[in-house]
Amino acid sequence: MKMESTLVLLKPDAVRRKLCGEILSRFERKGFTLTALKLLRLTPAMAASHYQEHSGKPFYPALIDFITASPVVAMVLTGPDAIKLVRAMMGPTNPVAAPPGTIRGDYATVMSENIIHGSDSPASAQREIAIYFSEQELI
Ligand code: RTP
Ligand code: MG
Repeated sequence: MKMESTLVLLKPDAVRRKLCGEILSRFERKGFTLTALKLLRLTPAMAASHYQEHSGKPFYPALIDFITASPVVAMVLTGPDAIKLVRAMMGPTNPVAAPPGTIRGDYATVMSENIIHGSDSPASAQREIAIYFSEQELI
């Protein structure tokens, strides 16, 4: 069992649809500790940094437009195996493949508006947390 921290974004569609409370509740009931939380609108530079591995892909411009269009909720969740467990609770990237009971399976229909982001590895988590939170903001 390893303690991990992971960066979760409730994407603009989740904020617009007022799903933040419901989704945060799932993570709290699962047992994760909330160690940082904020509402913010991503700048183009933050979005480019966050999604740097997708730069140049066909869906990249639409992804950057979407993620910067309106505010997101950023949080750090901490707990045993948090990175893998959060990804499991999110479900697959394409909501068509996401089983009911997962967050994308329950709340999303299309890949371009899939509600939530979660870090996909310890290296990604460390890099992504630093985009959104200073050392002092991590409780
Ligand atoms: P995220 O980074 O947002 O948590 O999503 P993910 O790990 O499940 O998926 P990733 O491959 O990192 O893709 C990032 C976001 O880009 C959009 N996408 N569109 N083929 C496509 O049209 C395509 N592939 C990816 C999705 O919105 C995905 O969440
Ligand atoms: Mg990803």
